[in-house]
Amino acid sequence: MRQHGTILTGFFLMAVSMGACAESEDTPPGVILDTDFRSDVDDVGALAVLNALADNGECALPGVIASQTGPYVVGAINAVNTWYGRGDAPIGLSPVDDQRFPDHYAPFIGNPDHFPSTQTTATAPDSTTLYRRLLHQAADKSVVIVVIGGQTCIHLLLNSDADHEGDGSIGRSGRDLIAAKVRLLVIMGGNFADPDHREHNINLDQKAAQTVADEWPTPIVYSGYEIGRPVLTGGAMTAPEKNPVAKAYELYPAGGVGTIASSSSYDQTAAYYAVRGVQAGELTLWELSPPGRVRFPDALTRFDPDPAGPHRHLIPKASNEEVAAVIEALMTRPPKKRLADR
Ligand SMILES: [Ca+2]
Repeated sequence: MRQHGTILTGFFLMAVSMGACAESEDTPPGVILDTDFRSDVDDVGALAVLNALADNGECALPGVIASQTGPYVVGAINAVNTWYGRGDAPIGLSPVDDQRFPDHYAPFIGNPDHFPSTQTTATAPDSTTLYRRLLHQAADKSVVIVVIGGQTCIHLLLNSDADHEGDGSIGRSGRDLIAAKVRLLVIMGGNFADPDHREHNINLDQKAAQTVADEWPTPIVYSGYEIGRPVLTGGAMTAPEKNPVAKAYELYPAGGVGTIASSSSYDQTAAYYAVRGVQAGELTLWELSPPGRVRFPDALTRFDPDPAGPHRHLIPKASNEEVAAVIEALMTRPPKKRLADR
């Protein structure tokens, strides 16, 4: 057990302390974003950040998973990817209908009359099927999964059978696929600063959050509520008539509908960490906690330090303004495809 713990800790340190790109000098990670796109607007900002990092060659975006449902969710995600020239990235949809929260922007930006999109909720593959196909196609330890909503879809992936497709074509359980292909799981969820807070993303599916914490076979880094809450971004977005990310910010009521206003960056901070780790050049944005194990009793966050534990969480380091500037620079960066079109 001692040796096992040492090996696990060593792998964990390699995977997270130098950032997700630690093993990827030759092969940037493939990042799968698992998002509750439709309620808060930071999900749109996170997809913009990942597209900008992909434009930079720092990651690939093999696919996106939508954990909340609704007729325009898939089209809205596809519209943002299309804006960046990645309209072919497949989008999987949760099989669990979840439309509990207001949909501020997806019906507009997900309508192809407003912004080009080719994928729809009606034709999207099931999230478990797409997750399994993407992992099956990926190189070993090449994938980083970033969950910025509830954990229903990764829970379903984790529990999927070897014969999930019914044709034996993949032939590995979800757990085996994750252990082989996933380098790191980054989760926006929990609150590591306030023990009395039932954080939204954990509360969305408490059972999934706890099962993933207990059973997920790779290191997990949690970016808690306290990391993104005070980091305000989006107010510098422009050209909402052309850019669906800017349009989503205009439609989100942070500053009143019709006004582009800054909003909290819970999801962008997690997405940034998944690709670049804690650094922005010479600036250290966050520190990593010591290793431990996370529990979510009644959706409250508990972190028990353990040298052999598979979990860490981010701790603020740079000022909120410094982090916001790094995130907003990526959100407002013109798509590489559009620069090339000029
Ligand atoms: Ca979210």
